[in-house]
Amino acid sequence: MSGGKFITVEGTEGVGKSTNIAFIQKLIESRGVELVISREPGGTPLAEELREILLNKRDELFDPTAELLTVFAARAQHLNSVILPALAQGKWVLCDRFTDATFAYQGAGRGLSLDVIAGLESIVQQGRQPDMTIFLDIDVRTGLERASARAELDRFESEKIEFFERVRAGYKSRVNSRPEKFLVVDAGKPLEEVQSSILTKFEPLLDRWLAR
Ligand code: Z5A
Repeated sequence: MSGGKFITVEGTEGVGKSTNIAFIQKLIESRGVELVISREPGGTPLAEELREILLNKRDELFDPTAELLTVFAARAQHLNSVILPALAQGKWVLCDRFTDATFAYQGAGRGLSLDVIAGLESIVQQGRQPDMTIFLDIDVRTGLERASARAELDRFESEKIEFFERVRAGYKSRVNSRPEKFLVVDAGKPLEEVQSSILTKFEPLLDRWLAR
């Protein structure tokens, strides 16, 4: 993508994305970079409405293909009206989840075809990919304990543990197939250690990007 850098943060439930995005934001902004923080699904008023639809618990079964298309509808809106314009202006974008989440949740979690997801990815993104993805990894049980201690569970968080085990395996398979695209951090450790690990892995990349 032209201009700024596009960084995404991924992981399963309760992994600490929000907490660590605030930390990464400080790190990047302390270098004088203009940064846009966003999230998926969401990031624009319309995409946030689609997020509500995706996350709200309902009696009617949300058909997995309908869920997948809703995720990509929100992504098209967000990408074209927030992410790409910001990058074109030279701003950096730090986004809480992106398409790796679709491969993990709708692909590995729901069992939808990875080829179909890749096809939608190419229609919506037209080859545009994050410059780097920070994958926060945690044992599924520990993450769910953290998430349930925090607030009422949404539609995704109410899934069975087996679903999240598949999601985590889906993320790991993405990481293993493109190791150069990911920074992997063990997020099961105390917060200070997690953030020190983010610093150690992310700062050299930041230095390289800013030196160019
Ligand atoms: N979804 C999808 O299916 N397909 C897609 O393509 C996309 C998304 C893009 C909403 O995402 C849902 O959308 C998501 C998948 C689906 N499933 N769910 N649920 P979300 O990212 O908004 O939802 P979330 O996973 O619940 O993220 P979150 O709210 O940002 O929570 P978090 O990552 O766990 O972050 P946190 O609030 O910072 O941390 C959780 C708690 O743990 C909190 O109390 C912290 O203080 C605590 N914490 C954090 N780090 C630590 C450490 N190191 N030790 C101890 N305690 C800690």
